[in-house]
Amino acid sequence: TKTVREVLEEVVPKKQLQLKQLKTEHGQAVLGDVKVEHVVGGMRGLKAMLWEASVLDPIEGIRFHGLSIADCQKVLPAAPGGKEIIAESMLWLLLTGKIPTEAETRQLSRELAEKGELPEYIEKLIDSLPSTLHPMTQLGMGVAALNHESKFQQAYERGIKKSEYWTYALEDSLDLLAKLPALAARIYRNIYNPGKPLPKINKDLDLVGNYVNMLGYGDNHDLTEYLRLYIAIHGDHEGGNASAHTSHLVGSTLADPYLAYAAGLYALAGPLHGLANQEVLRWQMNMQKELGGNITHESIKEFLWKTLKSGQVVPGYGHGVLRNPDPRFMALQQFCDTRPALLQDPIVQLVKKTYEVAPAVLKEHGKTKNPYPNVDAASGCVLYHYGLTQFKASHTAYYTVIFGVSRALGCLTQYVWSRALGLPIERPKSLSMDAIEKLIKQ
Ligand code: AMX
Repeated sequence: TKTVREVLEEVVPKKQLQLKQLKTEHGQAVLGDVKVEHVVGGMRGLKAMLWEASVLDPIEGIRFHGLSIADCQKVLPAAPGGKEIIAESMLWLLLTGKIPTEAETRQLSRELAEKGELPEYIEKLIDSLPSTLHPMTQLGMGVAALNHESKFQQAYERGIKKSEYWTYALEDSLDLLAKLPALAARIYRNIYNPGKPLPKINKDLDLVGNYVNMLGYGDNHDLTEYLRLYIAIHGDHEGGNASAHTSHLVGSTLADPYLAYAAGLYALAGPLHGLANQEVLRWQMNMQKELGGNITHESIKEFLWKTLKSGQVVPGYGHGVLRNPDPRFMALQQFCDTRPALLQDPIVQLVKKTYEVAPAVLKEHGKTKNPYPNVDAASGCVLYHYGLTQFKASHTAYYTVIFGVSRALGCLTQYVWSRALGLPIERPKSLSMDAIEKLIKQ
């Protein structure tokens, strides 16, 4: 049984060599043109970043080191007594490109559990915040403040060789991942159950098992399994999405992993990104209220048109890269399909029925390049079924925090790789409209 560090020690030199060869042998190879539409269109489709752990295919969806979600479900170890992928086995795959054994997964779970308690100053910081402060603001603050412990920052100040950066980055990343559940659960407790004692971390439990326990739902095996799957498959979605790209940019300045990920979290908080699952739930509940007992394909179609005609987007549909139903959405649907209680839930049923109608309506509307559901079309509605109903007012919007616990897997993995590969500070060239016009005329 190896530790994740030992496996990385073996993999890093190979990847460093691969990059060296790419730079020396293919440095001038062309990957695509930069068009005006890229510069003014949010760089959509521009191949301009290196990101190791996952690549998003427009049709197939996400692959983690080449493995689809279905592949991962077959090969990645689950928790004892569970079936779903857990955060630790996904983290191992993202970091190393290898599939961990059961024993390696358990060992990583134990290491994270042993590091999971929060320092007292973080507890005090979070407890001092008003319960009306947005949970994502609180999460970002807690993550940033944890950099008091940053081994990377301390080592950098001491003066270390560039080749050693990644080892400290890895230690910080594991420390931060370990503490995220306690931080996220404390925020939840303070807002929704003030004064309720928080359970201690169980050293024999996986990261998400402990998270669900601290949220107060530890006796709900189905919810625990759902969140294991949710957190594993939301872990990484290549590098160009707003949260990943933000943390990558900030990390490229050699700001420590805590600061880099805190920055990524604030990008995740936006309604077009990580807040979308909450928006979906709000929208589906409005639909339910308006349609009453009359839930038919026709009435859903009318509601969709009403949303579109009022100039709003249909939340949970469309994507910057995907051009097919999101396999993460399909995986969550599959989870629902195997559980009668979920299948009977009116909101889960409405999500399914909406999916039967929405793509055709969005195609007819003709604007979005992708008329299919993304993962957010389902994820929040299932949380609601299990009793996590805190989403309504913006200051009680908790769902994105769960996404924030998950996305750390991918963003911190890339932080480690960026340091291992010695990637430089990001600094793309910007242009004014006048400068663009001048270039076109040349
Ligand atoms: N409903 C209505 N219109 C939509 C739409 C939707 N679901 N998705 C895209 N469009 C519109 C866009 O607003 C844009 O209109 P404009 O030309 O008037 O500005 C046009 O279609 C073209 O957009 P696009 O190229 O297809 O999408 P994009 O890459 O610019 O944006 C996304 C992608 C996800 C922000 C967009 O599809 C959207 O707003 N969807 C709804 C919100 C959502 O579900 N977000 C979650 C995404 C996943 C995640 O990050 N968690």
